[in-house]
Amino acid sequence: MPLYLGLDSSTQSLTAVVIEIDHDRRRAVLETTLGFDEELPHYGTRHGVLLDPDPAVGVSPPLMWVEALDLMMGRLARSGVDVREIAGVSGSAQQHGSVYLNASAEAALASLDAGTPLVDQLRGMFSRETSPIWMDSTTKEECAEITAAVGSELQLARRTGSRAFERFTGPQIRRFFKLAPAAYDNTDRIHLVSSFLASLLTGRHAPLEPGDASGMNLMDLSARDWWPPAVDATAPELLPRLPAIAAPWSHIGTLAPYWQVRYGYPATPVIAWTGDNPSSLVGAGLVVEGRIAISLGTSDTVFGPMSEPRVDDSGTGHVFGAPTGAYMGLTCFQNGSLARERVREDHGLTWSQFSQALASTPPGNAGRIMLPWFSPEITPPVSAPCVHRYSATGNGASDVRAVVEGQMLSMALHSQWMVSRVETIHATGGAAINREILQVMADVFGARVFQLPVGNSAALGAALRAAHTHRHARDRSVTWAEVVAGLAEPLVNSRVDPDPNRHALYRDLVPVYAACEAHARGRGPDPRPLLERFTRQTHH
Ligand code: ADP
Ligand code: XUL
Repeated sequence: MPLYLGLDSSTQSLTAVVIEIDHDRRRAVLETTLGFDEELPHYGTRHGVLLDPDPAVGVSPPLMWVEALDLMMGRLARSGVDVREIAGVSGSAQQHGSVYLNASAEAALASLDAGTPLVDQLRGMFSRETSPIWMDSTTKEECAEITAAVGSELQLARRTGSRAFERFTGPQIRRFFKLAPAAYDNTDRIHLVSSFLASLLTGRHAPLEPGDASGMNLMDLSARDWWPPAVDATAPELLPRLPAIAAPWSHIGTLAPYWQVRYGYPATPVIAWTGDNPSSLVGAGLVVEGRIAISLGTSDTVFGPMSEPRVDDSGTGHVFGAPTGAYMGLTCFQNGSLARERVREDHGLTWSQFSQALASTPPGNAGRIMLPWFSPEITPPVSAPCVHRYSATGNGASDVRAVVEGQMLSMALHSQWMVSRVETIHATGGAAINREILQVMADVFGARVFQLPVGNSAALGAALRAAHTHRHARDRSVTWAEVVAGLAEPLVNSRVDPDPNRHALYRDLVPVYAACEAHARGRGPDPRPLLERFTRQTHH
C-alpha cells in the first residue's frame, strides 16, 4: 500500500502528514507536529522567532529547522507507520525566508554520517548564522533601490508577480550584501527555507520551484526563470549563488543514505519542495478556479487559484506559481494568530472563552473598530506596531470581536483585487478549528465557509504533491482533481452559512473600515462622522 510523506516547516512548528492512496482507499494515516519553542528550547525562540528589540527584525536560527527535521524523521520511523512503504516525500516551508551557505556545504551535504546527528555535522556550513524570515520588515530602502533599478513598481510587479515587499528574498539579500559584504562574498548558495530542507533530505543542493521562487522579487513569472534585471538590481554576482528553478513536480533526488541508515527509510524519491501557501492550495483542494482559501496560521492569508497571472496593479497582493503549473493570487496579513492570541492573553481568556466572547457580542460591535497592528503589518503596509481603536474601548469581549472583525474586514477589503464575489471559502490553519471565528468570516464575506479534514493543509498538500508525481509517472491521464479527491475535500457537515442580515451590515462596514485604515495611515480624513452614521443606522 503506497504511503506519501508531506512535511511543513512553518514559523512556529514542523508538521508531518502521512497519507495512503491506493485506488479508492485514501486516508491520512498520521499527522504530527513538533513545536519549536517547546521542543527545541535551547534555540531561545518565541513563536519560532529570535527576540530582537526592534519589532521590524524577524530572524530565526536555521539550525533549529535542521534539528527539527532530524527529530521528526526519527519520530516518524518509530511511530508505527511502516516507513518502508513511503513511495514519495515532499514538503513546504514558510515563504520568503533565506538560508546562506558557504562553499563547504556541498561536500558536507554529500557525506552525511548516519552515526552523528545532522546539526553536529552542519554547524560550519552557514555564511550567515540567522535567517531573515517573512516577518522581517527592515528592507524599505532596498525595496526602493531595486524598484528604481528595474524601472517602476508596476514593471517589477508585472514581471515577478509582486511589487517589492520588505520580506521578499531579493530585498533581504540586498540588505545582507550591503551590511555584511564579506559574509556575502563568502556565500556560495542562497536557499529558501523550502529548498534548504529539501537539500538536507537529498544530500545535495536542491532546486527551487516556481511557486516559492515567486516570493523573491527575482523570478520572471511567465518564463519561470530568473529575471536578469531584477537579479542585477539585487546584488553583484548573485546568479551563481541562486539555485536552479525546476518544475514543481520535479523528482529532485532520493532520501540520502543518512536517512536510510540512521532511521530505516527506503531510497524514496523526493519531489521539489514549495512554499506553505502554494502547498496549501493543493492541501485545501483548490486545484481549479472558483473558490478561495483563507489560512488562519501565524500569518493570515487569502489565496486562490488563477489560470492566468492577473497581477494586482494596486500593489496589495501577489501572484505566485501554483503547484499545478497554473498560478495563484495571494494577500498576506502579518497580524494573524499572534494578534488574536495577544487579545486573548491581555484579557486572560481561554480559547473557549474567546469563542464565547464572539458569540455574545453583536455584529458590527456597536461601531467599535480596531486596526489590529500589534506588530508591523504587511497589508496594508504599516512599518511600526500601532493598534488603533476607533470609538471608546469596550470590555474584553468587545475587544475580542474588534480584533476578529478588524481582521476579516481587512481581508475582505484587500482581496477584492483577486476575486470580486466570493461564494465559498475553504478555511485552514490553526485557528480554523474555531467555528465562532469562521462565523464572522462567513458573515463578512457573505460566503459559505468549510473546514477541512486535515488540519495542516500545507503538509497535506506536500504529501499530495508527492502522490501526484508518483502516480503521474505511471499514468499520464491522472488529474489533480483525482489526486486530491477524498483527502483535500471540505467536510460537508462543517459548513458555516452566512447570515444575510449580518452580511448586509458588514457590506456597509467595509467602507467605514477602509476610511479608518486610510485615516490611521495618514491618508484620509477623520472617519468619526462615518462611524457615527453607521452606528445610528444599525440602531434603527
Ligand atoms: P503556522 O502558521 O505556524 O503553521 P498554525 O496554522 O499551526 O500556525 O496555527 C497556530 C495558531 O493557531 C496558534 O498560534 C494559535 O493562535 C491558533 N489557535 C489554536 N487553537 C485555536 C483556537 N481554538 N481558536 C483560535 N486560534 C487557535
Ligand atoms: C506569504 C507569507 C506567509 C509565510 C508564512 O507571502 O509571507 O504566509 O509564508 O507562513
